[in-house]
Amino acid sequence: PQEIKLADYQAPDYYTQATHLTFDINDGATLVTNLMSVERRNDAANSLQLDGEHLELVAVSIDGRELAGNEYQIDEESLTLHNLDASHEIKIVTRIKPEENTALEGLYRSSSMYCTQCEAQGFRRITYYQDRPDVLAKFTTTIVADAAAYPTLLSNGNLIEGPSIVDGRRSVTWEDPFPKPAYLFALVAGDLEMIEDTFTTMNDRVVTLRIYSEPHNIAQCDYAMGALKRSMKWDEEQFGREYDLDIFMIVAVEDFNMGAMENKGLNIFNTSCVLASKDTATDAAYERVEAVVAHEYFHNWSGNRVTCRDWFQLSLKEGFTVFRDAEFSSDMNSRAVKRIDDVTFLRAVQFAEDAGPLAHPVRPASYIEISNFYTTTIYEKGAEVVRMYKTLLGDEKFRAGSDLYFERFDGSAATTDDFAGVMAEVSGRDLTQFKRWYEQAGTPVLTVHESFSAGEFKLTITQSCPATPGQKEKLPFQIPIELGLLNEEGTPLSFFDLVIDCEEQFESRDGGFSLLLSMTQPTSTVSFSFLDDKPVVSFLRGFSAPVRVHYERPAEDLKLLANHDTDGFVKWDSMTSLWLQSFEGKEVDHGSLIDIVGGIAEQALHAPEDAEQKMLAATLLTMPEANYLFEQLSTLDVDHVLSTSDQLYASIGTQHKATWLELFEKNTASGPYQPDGLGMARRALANRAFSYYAQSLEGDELAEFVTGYFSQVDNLTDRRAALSVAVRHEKLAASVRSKMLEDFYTAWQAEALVIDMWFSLQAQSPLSTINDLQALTRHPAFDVKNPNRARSIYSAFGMYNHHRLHALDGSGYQFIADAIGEIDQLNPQLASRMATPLTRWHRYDHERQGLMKARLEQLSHSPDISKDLFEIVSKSLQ
Ligand code: B3K
Ligand code: ZN
Repeated sequence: PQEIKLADYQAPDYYTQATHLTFDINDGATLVTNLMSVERRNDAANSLQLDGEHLELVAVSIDGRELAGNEYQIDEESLTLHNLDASHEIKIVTRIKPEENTALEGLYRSSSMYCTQCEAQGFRRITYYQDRPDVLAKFTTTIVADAAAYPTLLSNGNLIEGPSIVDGRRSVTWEDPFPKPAYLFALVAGDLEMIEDTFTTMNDRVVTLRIYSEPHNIAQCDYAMGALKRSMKWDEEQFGREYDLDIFMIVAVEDFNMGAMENKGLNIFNTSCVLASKDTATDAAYERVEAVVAHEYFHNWSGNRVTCRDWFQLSLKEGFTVFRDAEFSSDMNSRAVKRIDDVTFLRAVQFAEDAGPLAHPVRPASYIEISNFYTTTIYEKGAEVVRMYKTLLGDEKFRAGSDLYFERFDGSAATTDDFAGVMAEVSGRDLTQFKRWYEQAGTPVLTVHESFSAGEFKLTITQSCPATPGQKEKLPFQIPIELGLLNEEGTPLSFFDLVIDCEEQFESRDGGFSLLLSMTQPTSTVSFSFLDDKPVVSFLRGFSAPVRVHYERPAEDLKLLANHDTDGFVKWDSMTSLWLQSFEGKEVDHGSLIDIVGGIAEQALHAPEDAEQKMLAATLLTMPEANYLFEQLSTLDVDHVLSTSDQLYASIGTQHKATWLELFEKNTASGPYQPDGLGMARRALANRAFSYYAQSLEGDELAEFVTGYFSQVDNLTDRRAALSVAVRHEKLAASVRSKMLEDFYTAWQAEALVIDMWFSLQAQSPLSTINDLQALTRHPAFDVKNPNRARSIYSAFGMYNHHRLHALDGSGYQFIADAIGEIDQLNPQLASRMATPLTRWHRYDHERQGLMKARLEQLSHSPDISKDLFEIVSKSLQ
């Protein structure tokens, strides 16, 4: 396979200005007629290469004259037209088979409907086209299909014709007035139901909002509608962005490779990111629905109105949009908890990627298969980069930069340099060094030393960045570091009262209680004079930069910060450092951590009925999950980490037994389920306490406690909490466990997303043997072609069942590798994602490395390996 390089970028020779598509949908085959007006931009050019894959070419004509077979050139990936003039009308007719499309890219069938997924390069599976984001055309789409079977026919933009029915065939035409690249094209044909609402924009335009789904799911769409309206309002208020079409539609589909897609005016969503009801979605799922609806909606500006010049710029739209959705979620829910969740994910997943063989910059320099670059580096690290602009520039300048960006690049395809350019322009800052965040891969490391003498407190901060593939030496980054100082009682010190000396730029924030340093040198120092005692440093407040911090400090300082700091992130980070210390080395005494956890649980008992405080308490009481530990520990001993976490869990449960029971009882439901902040926080605390308390029980008492809760609760969050304890508690009788699983299945078998969860909990449980899991893949409800279902066993296993995945007989690696090989034949994108756990082999001991690499080797030798999987396995073996 060929490597595509950023350095080779060339503007297109021809532009496609207008595209008229007609889809004639029939069972088994769809005929696509594509009428394009193209115009030359490069005077020296006279041929045009169009992308196309898996297409049957039926006819091609230029300006009304059909071409003979020898007048064009065709291969597996393209159609080339020669001897062209300055402008032409090109008509191409292709036949495609959506029913056979298991890759779920292009036009495909999902249960009873047809739908599309075109980003990044799916449009080329529909027709021959300049399938690149810098070619923006106005699209008109006519859809013709059986009137009885497909009453719902949707595409981008506004409906301009129809529906009309002739000979039992329904026909409609949609027109999208905004020029767009092909990856934003969408089409849906089905027998769908919908809910409708309206939104009145800041300029008093009334927009129709519709959410479509198959009839059995329509009752679960209301929450998403509310989230959409909140998003529209928020984007007007916070970013000045108004919606631009008369209608905005979301369609929920059951077979989808990722979360959702921002097609212009017609977002297509995985059901898992739209549907929500108390019995089918957990609190986490509700939050995800709200966040993903917002994310896709925000793309209407950051992605659609301003799109990307080429796929190397992917983070221009994704990093910015993730940042925007994170800000939205912070405003809707708890800001501190959202930040903590995001940092947890970044450290557990993005840092791991950045430290491994697949590390790449936020703006990669090359790729083989672009689908492999929808990564946490592009998305989440990209969002951190956008956040750093805001931190460095301040809120007002950042907003001015964003306004200028949208104004200047509206209707065009931009680059990350363009984004940096507007931020530099509005702030008058030189961002040359800052742009290294886009170019250099790897997580920078800050090493911090303190010294205190004669009233002077000095911090010395050194930055470095490890080598990554293709990038040995790194240049220093510009790193915004926000910090605060506390005295030994935990009272914040004001920087207005201190004499500060630093060779870097710095400014005070937060009314003088925070200091923002802009670190640019390999080593920087900052000192504070005239202090009576050595202060405690609250470092990297709000996680002001995506870096690792090496800062050796006494547990007393961490405890003080966990209890007193004003910054929610630092409180949690300090507590997490204490958790981590219990896993570093074998001789650690866990007594003090157990006491601290008990102290927080006691405090939580007396916490006011406040969503933020309860949620933060639940977060502080949560032991870091294994992926986080695996990534954050300085040296990794898998067996030690897993056994320590089991022991620690049991000891915390047993030693504070009474507190957990009280906390559980105090926070269990007092009324019907509400997906609001306080309800979620109470459930989080109750279920945390529930699972610790269960650790202290055994025998009948345990069985009664778990099954009692399970049968009492009225929502999936609590039901899941009970079931997840049941599937992994060794002391629970196997008969009780299987009865619970059976009852759950019987009750919820009609709800696909709930059954996904049922599979997933079993796949994650260390009590499930490989044989059990193989049996689960033969369950009648298992379907490897449905991505949610396939992930519910294999990805859940690969990501969370560390005991079984890392078994020293290699059976876990074999189980996942076999599945990846099978799925690669059907759906390469899904397969290549599933391989992620194996690509992390470098973190493990020699023996496991060997076993993991052997499975990667095996996959790399499969004769018909996809481009997607090939890139991932070959790069991870280098
Ligand atoms: N832009 C899409 C992702 C497309 C992934 C293609 N393999 C969803 C999103 O980020 O909003
Ligand atoms: Zn996105």
